[in-house]
Amino acid sequence: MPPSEFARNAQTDDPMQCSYWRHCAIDGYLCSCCGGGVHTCPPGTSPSPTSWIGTCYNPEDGNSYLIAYRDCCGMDGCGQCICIGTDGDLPVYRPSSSNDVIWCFGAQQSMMYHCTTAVLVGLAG
Ligand code: ABN
Repeated sequence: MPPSEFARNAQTDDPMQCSYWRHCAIDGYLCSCCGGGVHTCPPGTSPSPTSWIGTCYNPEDGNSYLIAYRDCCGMDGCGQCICIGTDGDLPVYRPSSSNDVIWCFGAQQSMMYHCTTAVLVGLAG
């Protein structure tokens, strides 16, 4: 059964929409709308080596997956397709579980935030 309201409305076809299933806990601009992809940074930016992790339900196969939200860094904010998902998001006092953090720590170029990717890590549980 879908575990959240987001999951009940999630779709698996269009990663340029907030409702795409992997975006259940994303906070920021979708890299898919910024010249990159759901798991690739746009040209001129580099992925953060650090990320926060969400658990999202895939309505196509009924499984839940760990998703790493890796920010793409080194250019000004993309400004396209802002999405805020809250599944499993915790306040900043648990920084490793908060999507309110700009995860550009250790990125090659700079701490400038451009957009966010949603990388499939594996099955949850
Ligand atoms: N996902 C990074 C982020 C956090 C807060 C505001 C913008 C972007």
